[in-house]
Amino acid sequence: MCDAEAALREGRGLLAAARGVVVLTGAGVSAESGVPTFRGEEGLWKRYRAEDLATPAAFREDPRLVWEWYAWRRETVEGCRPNAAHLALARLALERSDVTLVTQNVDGLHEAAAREEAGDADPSSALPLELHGSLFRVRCTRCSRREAHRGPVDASSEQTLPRCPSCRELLRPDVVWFGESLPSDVVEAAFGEARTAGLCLVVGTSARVHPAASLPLAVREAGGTVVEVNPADTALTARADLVLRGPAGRILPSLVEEGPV
Ligand code: BV8
Ligand code: ZN
Repeated sequence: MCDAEAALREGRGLLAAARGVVVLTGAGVSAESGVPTFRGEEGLWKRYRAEDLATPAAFREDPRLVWEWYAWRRETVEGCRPNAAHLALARLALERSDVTLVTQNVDGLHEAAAREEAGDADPSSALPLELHGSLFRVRCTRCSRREAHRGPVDASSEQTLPRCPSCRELLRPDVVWFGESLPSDVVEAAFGEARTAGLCLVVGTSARVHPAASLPLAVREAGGTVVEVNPADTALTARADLVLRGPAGRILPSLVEEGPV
């Protein structure tokens, strides 16, 4: 048996034996769906600098440019489908009540996978905790209005940007920008699960963005095991108990399902 097969068997054993599993995903889990990651070769940040676009200051200074970037990302994602990794994680969360999906992604692909795998059954146990919000929700920059929002955004001028139906002020993407706090209820839910989880499965993240990147460490500090799935080394690799080197779309279905390794 080669090393990769042995590692996969070990990963399966850890997953089966664990009581309480927190799964943390990043942009890499959506890479095989065609969604660009942030820091990879085709990284989103390559063409743009985070501080230029994903910050409150950037939106104050040039809401049109920021909306142009999010409108492009939304359009890109709307053409993408959940891949085998999203679907395997959705099956795992639907089958095991002790599995919690937590994502840094804003692309909605875990939710799409949950609905696809659940069919007519209730998908809610496979809906992820969205630490950084969603491309498909907006919130008002003045009042408390927050709502689902899909479809094209005309970012050709400030006059065509989406405005709040209640107070007419600018709407913004309901995502967490750098320097903004994450939604406290979501953070408390994620770290609350981490404190009692026996295993953290970390899939497709460079583990650079905090506080999300601290989630696996919280599992480890509470005595749990950390398993990383990634084709490359990350800031977490040295702290992982087991590293499954490769693309999530190939590894997750084998890790989650029975059958020959
Ligand atoms: C905050 C939403 C409090 C918008 C994003 C310590 C503690 C607290 C804060 C900080 C801290 N240190 C620094 C900070 C500040 C900052 C931060 O973390 N900066 C970093 C860059 C150092 N954090 C914050 O500002 C956070 N706020 O803490 O509030 C506060 C309040 C006021 C003042 C200070 C603090 C807010 C962070 C949220 C930012 N918003 N996104 C949007 O998406 O547009 S972050 C953005 O990066 C995305 O959410 C993304 O998910 C996230 C992380 O990136 P990754 O998902 O990891 O993607 P990346 O491309 O980096 O990596 C992809 C990986 O996939 C790679 O490893 C690759 O090898 C792998 N891969 C590729 N293909 C595959 C694959 N894996 C598997 N299969 C494949 N096929
Ligand atoms: Zn409003």
